Amino acid sequence: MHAWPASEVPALPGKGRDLKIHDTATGGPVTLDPGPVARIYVCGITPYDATHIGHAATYNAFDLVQRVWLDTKRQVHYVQNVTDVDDPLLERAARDNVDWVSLAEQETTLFREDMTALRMLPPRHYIGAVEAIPGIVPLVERLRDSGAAYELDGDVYFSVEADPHFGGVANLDVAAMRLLSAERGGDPDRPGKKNPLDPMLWMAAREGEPSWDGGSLGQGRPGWHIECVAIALDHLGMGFDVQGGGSDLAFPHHEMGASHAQALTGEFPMAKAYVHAGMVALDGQKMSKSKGNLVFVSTLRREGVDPAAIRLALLSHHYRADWEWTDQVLQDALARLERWRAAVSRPDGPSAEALVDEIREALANDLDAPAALLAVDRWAALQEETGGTDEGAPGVVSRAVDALMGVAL
Ligand code: 5CA
Ligand code: ZN
Repeated sequence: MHAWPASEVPALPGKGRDLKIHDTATGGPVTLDPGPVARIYVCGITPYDATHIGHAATYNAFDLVQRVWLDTKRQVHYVQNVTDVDDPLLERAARDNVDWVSLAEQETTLFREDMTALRMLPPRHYIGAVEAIPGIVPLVERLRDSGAAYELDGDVYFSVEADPHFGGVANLDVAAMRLLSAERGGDPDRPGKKNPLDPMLWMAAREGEPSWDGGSLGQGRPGWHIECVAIALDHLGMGFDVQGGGSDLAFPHHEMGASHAQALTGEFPMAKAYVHAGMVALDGQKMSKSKGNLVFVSTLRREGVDPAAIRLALLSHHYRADWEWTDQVLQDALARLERWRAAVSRPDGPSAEALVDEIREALANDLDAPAALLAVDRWAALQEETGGTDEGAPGVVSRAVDALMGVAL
């Protein structure tokens, strides 16, 4: 699948700091040392109702990870998937009486446009679940042949007991895992499973649903977690630096993915850091496609809202916080954008050196974007109150804000 065009990342004087980030698996901060090529896998959308502000907030967090790494003069190898076949997509297509393929294509196109407008850097590999099927089938066969998976009425399940580290990503107790499994695509109550938490790896073809040739697995379609494992292992290999997504992916998705990978390779965990963004709510409830309480990036754009203001609204919350989208959040971002644009529109201003340093420090410290915004606010206020004589400083600030936070002034 093609991704979307990359916006330019301006060069900055000096070099950024190494990223320290909160890892869900260990429950604390880790300072990553990725080597010359940092590797990151970010779970992509299920394309049936994209892109709402919650999605955008999560992708903003991982865009910052990349920008911090690029600023340390590393290359970034970034992979993202599109879950272009799964129950929720098929259910939505059936509900609306539309073709599931067209629905997925249409929503993926919209997502690309939103990501471009928000200046999110594109993945190097943007891979759909459907195109990954030929790589998924042999992994499921291997898991089955090694005893880590079993068959139930033609479907193939992963046995969580095959992984001695199972539970080591989200660190939840069994009761909590069971509850979340039922809420998030699992089927803990299906009779005949070895363990209620066991997730499906391969679903035998169902009447009226799309299916593919699964070799010895028979006709069917892949489970959700193995999709991301197959794509990540194919394009990044084991032990990559970050696996990212919203906090609702920690369990079961990232937990199961780490277990599948452990059973396949003997290594745990698949990523050096499991990084999760908080949930964005609207009217007191998590913004979600199933609830339908959504604010879409494309709607705001259509209403004429500058994407840079949307980006600033996302940046004004720490990525790990759960927060609520309100009109005030957007109004504040619009006002900030206007102040910053006025401040960088003059040829000279207060020195930019300390500011660039502050932005770098804030972002390297668990992506503290709100602190970075406050630092720019202080510089802009100084510019407004007293001006400055540093020739070219506004240009440096404008390049730094773009390079490190994706905001075009
Ligand atoms: N296709 C899978 C991942 S492989 C999936 O979860 N798709 S999704 O479209 O439901 O979500 C895409 C990303 O947006 C996920 O990382 C998810 O955690 C995140 N996300 C969904 N809703 C919100 C929300 N309200 N706030 C923040 N992030 C969200
Ligand atoms: Zn995923």
